[in-house]
Amino acid sequence: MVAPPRLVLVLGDQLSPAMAALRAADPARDIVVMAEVMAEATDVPHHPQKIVLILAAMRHFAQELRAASWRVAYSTLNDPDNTHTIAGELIRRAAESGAQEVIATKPGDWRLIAALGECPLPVRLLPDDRFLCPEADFARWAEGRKTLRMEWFYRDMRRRTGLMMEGDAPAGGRWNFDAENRKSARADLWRRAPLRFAPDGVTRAVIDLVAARFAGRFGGLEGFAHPVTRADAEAAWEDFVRHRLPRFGAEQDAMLAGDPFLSHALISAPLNLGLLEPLALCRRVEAEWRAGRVPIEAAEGFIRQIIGWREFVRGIWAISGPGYLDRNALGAARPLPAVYWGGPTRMACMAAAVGQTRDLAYAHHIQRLMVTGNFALIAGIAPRAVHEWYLAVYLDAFEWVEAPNTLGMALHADGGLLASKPYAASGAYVARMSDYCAGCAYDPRAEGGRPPCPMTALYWDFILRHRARWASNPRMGQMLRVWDAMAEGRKAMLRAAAAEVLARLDAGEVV
Ligand code: FAD
Ligand code: DLZ
Ligand code: SF4
Repeated sequence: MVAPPRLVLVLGDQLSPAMAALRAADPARDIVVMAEVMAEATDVPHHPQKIVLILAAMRHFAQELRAASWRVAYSTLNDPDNTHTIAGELIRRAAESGAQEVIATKPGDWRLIAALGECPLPVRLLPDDRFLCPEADFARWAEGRKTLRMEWFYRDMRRRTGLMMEGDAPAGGRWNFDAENRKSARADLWRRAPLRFAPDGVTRAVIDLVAARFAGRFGGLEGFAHPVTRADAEAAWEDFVRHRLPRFGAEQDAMLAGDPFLSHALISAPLNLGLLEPLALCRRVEAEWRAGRVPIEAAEGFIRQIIGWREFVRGIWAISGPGYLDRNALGAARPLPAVYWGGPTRMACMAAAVGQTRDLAYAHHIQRLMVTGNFALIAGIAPRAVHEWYLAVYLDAFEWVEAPNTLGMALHADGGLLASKPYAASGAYVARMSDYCAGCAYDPRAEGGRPPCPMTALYWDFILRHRARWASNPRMGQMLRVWDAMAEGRKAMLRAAAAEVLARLDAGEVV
């Protein structure tokens, strides 16, 4: 008797032939199910470029699978029989084909994991082994530790992968070369902008579809030029390695109004979709350093982002469960201000970070952490609303990586699980690391002349609002002592400025 086919679910961010579900299936017997569904595009108002990226990459990957002899049941958004949920499409394809079982790789979103759990078909959920640290290993590492710190996890990952190791010791004698990194930057005509990829016919059809179905969403589609195939993602990666990696470390924390990319890689989206493979990237970077083409601080800094931060936040997401999304340790409750959706602002830093997010669906780490994230933290914006914004607006945003970065790193909403202290900063930090403040209506140091910077005023307000909480935190306690030693006149000016900014936010007025 011929065994009935099984359905092999491939989600929009599982576009690798090495996915566990594909490895567990048989092209001669099974049917791959890929589905464009409204439920995934409307859980939050995803940026139109993100929807194009995912649907175009899905359509190209379906072609790749068919070329490799897989049968693919592919539902487009315009398919009249589309049920518009992932579970609904599995049920529809099972009825069509007689399949009685689903093989899936674990999704990176608790909402979808729950939906598969409720699907009437039996679903075999396999671990997503694209990550270098299996969930169970992370859970074991975390168990019994009072605090989880990325730096210790990272050292274990260096030993586990052997990346940049000399025997048992870190290459160059140190685990971390950040003392040489994180400088400010200047405009430089020779800095090479990321490669752009002209859309082919498949991508152009998706652009038209998204323009028609998602009109009015935050973010434009003009000039969509992101890589949507494995070959283009690899070309983008090679271009980064050759032209921007050498300055990656030094320029990692810098921000320039005229340069949204600086020396960043722009590989998080293809990496998270499955078009690139994390260990291969790190091995390539190590080889570049060993060949003397990039400095050790750039190579180590890059590898730390991938096997350190990326794997660490994934582990935090996996051990915390869906309840993590509702964490709000600081009790922040303000609604998300209109500036996040492109509303007017006099703050040059917010205008730059939100403006490029609208135009490119991309902002680099320090813009996300120290501009939009910092403002949300010190203004006391409700974490859930901030999380939904980040999940919606960035090309690379999937819950497993976005939620710990937003709720843990940027907002301290997990009470310190991910980071020992909040990354709160005043306008002085932005002034040091960017050229935004020079063209701003506000004075970052709040020394008179221009009105005091909202970042600076709210920074101190934030420290004082949570004063009792910081008493036992050495770094934050130090800031309380700085405040206590400040002249009374300056304190009064900063308090008045903070009260005015918060009142304006609460009244929905421009800040
Ligand atoms: P580069 O600066 O060139 O870094 C290289 C790679 O390192 C990135 O592509 C990414 O894969 C990895 N990386 C660096 N930092 C992190 C980090 N903190 N967590 C995970 N991976 C990291 N990253 C996402 O991939 N998706 C998200 O939804 C996301 N949301 C974020 C939200 C907030 C509030 C913050 C502060 C950070 C977020 N990040 C997210 C992390 C980081 O900002 C992006 O990975 C990075 O900006 C992507 O651009 P790039 O490829 O040019 O990165
Ligand atoms: C983000 C997204 C969007 C917009 N659309 C789809 C889709 O139509 N079909 C699909 O399979 N996946 C989509 N995705 C990605 C999923 O939301 C993602 O797989 C989960 O959030 C898990 O990370
Ligand atoms: Fe931002 Fe303040 Fe600098 Fe203006 S002065 S750009 S508000 S940090």
